[in-house]
Amino acid sequence: MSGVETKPDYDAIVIGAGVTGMNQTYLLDREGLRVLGIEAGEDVGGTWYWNRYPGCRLDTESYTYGYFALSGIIPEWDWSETFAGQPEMLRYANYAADKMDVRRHYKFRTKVESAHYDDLANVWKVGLDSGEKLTCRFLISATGPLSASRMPDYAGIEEFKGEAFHTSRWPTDDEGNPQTIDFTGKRVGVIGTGATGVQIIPIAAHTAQDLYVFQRTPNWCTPLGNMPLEKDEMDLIRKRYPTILEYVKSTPTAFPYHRDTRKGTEVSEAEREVFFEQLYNQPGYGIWLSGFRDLLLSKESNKFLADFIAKKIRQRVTDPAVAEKLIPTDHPFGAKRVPMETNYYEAYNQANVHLVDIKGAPIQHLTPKGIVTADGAYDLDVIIFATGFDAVTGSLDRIDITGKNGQRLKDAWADGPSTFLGLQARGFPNFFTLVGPHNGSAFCNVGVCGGLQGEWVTRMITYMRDRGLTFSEASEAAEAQWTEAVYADFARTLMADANAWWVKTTTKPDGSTVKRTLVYVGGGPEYRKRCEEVAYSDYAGFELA
Ligand code: N01
Repeated sequence: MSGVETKPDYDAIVIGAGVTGMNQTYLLDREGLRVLGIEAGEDVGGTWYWNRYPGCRLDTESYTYGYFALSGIIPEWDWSETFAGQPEMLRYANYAADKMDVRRHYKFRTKVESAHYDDLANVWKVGLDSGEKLTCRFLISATGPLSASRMPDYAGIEEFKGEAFHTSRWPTDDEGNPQTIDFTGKRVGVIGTGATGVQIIPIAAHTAQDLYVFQRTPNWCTPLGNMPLEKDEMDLIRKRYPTILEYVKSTPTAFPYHRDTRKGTEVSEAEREVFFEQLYNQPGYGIWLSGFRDLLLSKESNKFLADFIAKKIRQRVTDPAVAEKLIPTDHPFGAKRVPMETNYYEAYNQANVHLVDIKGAPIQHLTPKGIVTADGAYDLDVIIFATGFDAVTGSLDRIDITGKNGQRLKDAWADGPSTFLGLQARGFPNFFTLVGPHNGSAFCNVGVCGGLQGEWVTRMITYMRDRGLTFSEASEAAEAQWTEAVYADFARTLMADANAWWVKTTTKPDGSTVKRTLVYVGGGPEYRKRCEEVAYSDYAGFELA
């Protein structure tokens, strides 16, 4: 740091009013900092504001999601289902915003277009799409790992005359409420069979005249097992909240599951079958997160479970040829996020549902009437793009962020992110990336982990304030060590064998490719232990001034 510091307009600017950003804004304000939040949407909610497609819902148990730390504020909330739907999640976010009284700190309907670190003044200069320019000392992104929508670039995409939208940009009416798109009597195409497509497909199948599912790669999907939560159950859950929070904090992903202590290879075939059957029939992510401990480390153990799930798909889908197309062959079970489904496989038994293999016969272009693949033309009234996100770094890439000496963040991370604790990149002082790349909160129940991370960042900022420190930057050594450890941890798992959204593949000018994980897979407890060590040692690994 050099030059003359100037007093910025704000102590901190927080980008995003999702569950993480709102919490961060609230915590900083509570500490007496002058904080401004910026949010592109009309209101709070983040993921739950933007993703309004039919079928959108939580895939962790509702009562394990979010705002535990604000004890006394949110525990009174009554969840109506074990896995809450998007409308309820959005109501929850709004309720939280009211309770925390954070809306007053936010500029809504506003996008951050640029953020440039001024070396001389030690401030971030933030440019908004309104034309306004603001300065702050700390810049904190809470833009979400899955917020930058990814649209395919098919030729003719603009020519399609029917209704077409990405799932995370569902059409709204004049008042901003999601439109109910009535599929009755319509020919509907869904492109994409990730967690989003898997949620929407069985619902569209109910009413569409014909539903065409354009599948490039099948996923391993398992039953969600959603149920209503009765008042007496909710009362009991509420009494157990402190225990529930401690339990989820002790698990790797803050979902309420610990891995079984046995290896799949140590157990007899008969025992395995009984165990898998039990996991398959229980609600939630147990099948992925409480299976054998070597599930994501041993190909042999993984195959036991993959074979079991493949058998289930064959049992549930009546046409054997369709069943085979729905069974993944390119990645181990759980190496990509496992979509949780409700009657997904049964949808393919309906006469109006057609699975179109676009791996074998790719989409060639769109026309005013529909989609043309290498195999033929599909006339459609509606096209739903369930094509996912430019994950984790995508939302940051879409902002022109420059650090010291005008270095662009996008360039610094061209071959994959490089950070300390997934929270700061060297060369970008005072810029914290909540739930960002290589950060222990991104591969986690974000409601819990993002909240805990906000508390940690708040502590660091107040530590600095209390000591008259205004500058923090990850040291070169700490960043290198963290980044190497993140890559090494990931490479040890079977996740390295799959192209999940958390892997970024970059093609170099010479045609070679670099494949990098965007997430830390060391688990929440290990991550928070590391963060606590850093805090305890007066933020060793950060250069403070
Ligand atoms: O996105 P995805 P998503 N042409 O990237 C296909 C969370 N989430 O929105 O696999 C044709 O998983 C792509 O095909 P392929 C959850 O973490 C949570 O579904 O690349 N197809 C794939 O099938 C989840 O993991 C909930 O070959 C194209 C699909 O689109 C994450 O969000 C619910 C294509 C994208 O799948 C992302 O899920 C929903 C193209 N050009 C989501 N481009 C909960 O339950 C992409 N595809 C909380």
